[in-house]
Formats: sequence, C-alpha cells, structure tokens
Amino acid sequence: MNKRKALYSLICAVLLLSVLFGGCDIGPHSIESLMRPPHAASGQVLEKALNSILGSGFSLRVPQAGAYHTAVTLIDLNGDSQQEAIVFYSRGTDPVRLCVLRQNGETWQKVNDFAGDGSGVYSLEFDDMNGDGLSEIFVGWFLFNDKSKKELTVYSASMVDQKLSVSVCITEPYDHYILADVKNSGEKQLFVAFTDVSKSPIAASVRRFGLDAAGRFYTAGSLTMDPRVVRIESLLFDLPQGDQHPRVFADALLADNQMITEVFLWDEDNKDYVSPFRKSADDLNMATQRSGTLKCADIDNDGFYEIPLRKRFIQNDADEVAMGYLLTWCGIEGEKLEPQVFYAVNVAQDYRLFLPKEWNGKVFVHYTDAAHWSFVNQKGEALFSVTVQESASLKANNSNVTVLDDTSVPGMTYFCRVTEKGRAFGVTEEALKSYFIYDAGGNTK
Ligand SMILES: [Ca+2]
Ligand SMILES: [Ca+2]
Repeated sequence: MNKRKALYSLICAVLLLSVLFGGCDIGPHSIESLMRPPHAASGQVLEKALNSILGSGFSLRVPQAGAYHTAVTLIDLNGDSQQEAIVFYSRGTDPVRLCVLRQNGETWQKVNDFAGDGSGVYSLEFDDMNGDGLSEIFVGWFLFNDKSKKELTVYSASMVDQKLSVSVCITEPYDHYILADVKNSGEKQLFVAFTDVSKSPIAASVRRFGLDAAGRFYTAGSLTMDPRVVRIESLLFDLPQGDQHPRVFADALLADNQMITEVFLWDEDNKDYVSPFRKSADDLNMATQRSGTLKCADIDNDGFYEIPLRKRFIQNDADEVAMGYLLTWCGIEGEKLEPQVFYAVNVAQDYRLFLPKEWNGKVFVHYTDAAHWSFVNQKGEALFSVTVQESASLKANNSNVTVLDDTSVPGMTYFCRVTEKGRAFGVTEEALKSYFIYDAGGNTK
C-alpha cells in the first residue's frame, strides 16, 4: 500500500471512528468531500450498515499495537480501487470478532465474519505475501487471561466467482513475527518466533511459512533457538547489499539477566537458514551472550543490525566489571562478528564515552574509583581522564578543566583532562566533548 493510500485510509478511519463513537459532530459533506467514492464510504452509511449487519449490543475494539489503531480500517484488499472495511467488535465477554465488509454500490455488505482467538486485538497488518494482488490480513490476538500470550491468525483474500472472499489460513501462537522475501523472488515468507513455556525445558523456535500460488500456507522451515532461552524479545531482519537472502536476528533472554542474539543466515547448500553461532555440540550461543537487556540495533544507521557485546576493558580485577565495561557493537560479516562501534560505559556514574574504531586495542581504562577514570595506552601511560566531581568543590579549587556536562546531574560536573601523551595520540578536549554521552545506566542505545 502506498503512503497516500495509507494516509487516506487513516483519515477515513479517524473520521469514521469519530462518527461511529458519536463523539464529534462532523457534517456529512465534510466527510464526503474527503472520501472518494463518496457514497458507500460515508461514515453514516457504514455506521448504519454495521448496525444492521452486526445487530445491537456490540462494541468496537481497537488494535493496541502496530500501524492500525482504529476499530474500523478501510483498505483495498483486492486491488479494485474499492476499499473494504475491516471491523473488530465484541459482545460482552465473548471473543473479539473480525468482520470484513465490502462496498456494493450505495451500501456495505458482509464478506465474512470470524470469531477471533482471544479477548483483545493486539495488532493488525496487511501484506500481499505471494504478490497475486490480493492482500493477506495479519491479526495478533491477546489470549484470554494472559496478555503475554498471543496468537497470530492470517486471513487470505481471494476472488470466488468474481466476488471477494476472505478465509483463515493459519493460526499460530507467537511472540513476534516478520515478513521477508527469503528467496529474492518477490514472494514473502512469514517468520513466527514463539517461546513454548508449556514445554520443559522451555522450547523457543522460529517457524517459517510460505504461501503457494493456490493460496495455501505451507511450512518452509523450522529453526530451534538456544535451549536456555526463556523469552524472545524481538525478531528483525536486514538485507546485506549484494546478498539475496535476508538475515534474521532474534534477541532472547536467558535466565539471570543474560541476553543473546540468535542470528539466522541463509545456507544455499541446505536451502534453509542456519545459526552460525550455535554450531558447537552443546547448541549454545556463547558468541553473543552478554549481561543486561540491550537489544541488537542499527547503531550506526547504515541499514544493518549490530549486536551489543560487553567486553572487559580494564587493567583491574574482574570483580570490578560491574563498574564499567567496553560496549562493543558488532556487525555480522559473513558468519563472523565484526566489532564496529565502541563505547566505554561507566555504569556507576551514568555515562558512556564513544571511542573511535582506531582506538580499539590501544586505549584501556585504569580505575580504582568510578568517579575518576583514567584512559591509558598499552604501556599504562595516561592519555586522558573523565572525572565526576561536586560542582561547588570544583569551583572552589578554581580548576582549569574542560566541562563535559554540568546539567544532567544537579550539583555535579563531568569534566575531562588530556595529557601530553594523549595529545600526541590525537585526543583533544573538543573530541571528548562530542564523545561524551550522559546516560542513566550508561548502556542504552
Ligand atoms: Ca477492494
Ligand atoms: Ca548498522
């Protein structure tokens, strides 16, 4: 769907909602001037149609996440330039239902009406998976009594005797899903990530589905995840330049505040995805394991995801790691993790310092006190320092320092000093000012 259509649908949906909920007095002419074709798509006509098709005593339901936040969504499912209406509604404590309406001249007619799978609508999305000009409808449902459990139902639009019909394709429990063109064929496949907590141990997996030309779903593949996974946090993909196959990234929580990013890469020999970081016999993804809950992200905005790893960055004892670490954002090159972006993270004093790539392996932190970090070279010679001090005492000492931040924490000043060795290495106060980021916890993106 192009942007203009999307905007148009949004305007229509907002106007319709206003009319349907009766909270806003918009005259029919103002609506109709915005909506083309003007007849059946007017709010009053649709409201009337809903009342006559659904009967009395229903309430409209709104998806909680995703791009469509309205109970009534207008969209052209079959590419005939006539918009259909997707309506979520419920009666009392019954499951939420999905009704699809189409315009028929001056009126609306019911295409299909489905009982949903839960007590609420999580998300709504549309995509023409197999490129046949007919849209699939992706609905995420909240299950009863437990909002952490969701089910995804995919509905497929088809033309039967030149009339639009909508039917259920699959229903799958899920945590996250994505649609990606796996084979560079113009056809998208559906990836469904799900943590099955009913199994012991918990079984996390990513299943892959395709849609054939006849409109039937088929299972295209199934990927297990690290057996230690207790929850899947996100599912993403990117497409490297010159590569035909998307790379899939799934952030997942382990026990004890540990996190991994499962990476799935296309393997041409097996014609399936494989996990390059879980090739060892124990099936564990140690390569991307880190403490904390920082998810993979495109940290340098180059269109590809990086994975945030924590490395030791100190010349002191390991038990001081909690005070600070080297945050290393790694891209994936081939099947290898390639360090790209570096930060020194001071957890105790809530800041991080960007470190240029050229400094990697050449600059370390020597600290005995979180309030004063001395950055040293391989020989242990001081290059520069970052210090936090009470602003009043700093002023009293009349110290000549370069202030990095004296506003984020009231009464405290972050400042830096550069040594002669540091200057020779190429460090300047101005550069450190631009590298310094105040950040509670020090470890968010
Ligand atoms: Ca249509
Ligand atoms: Ca990137």
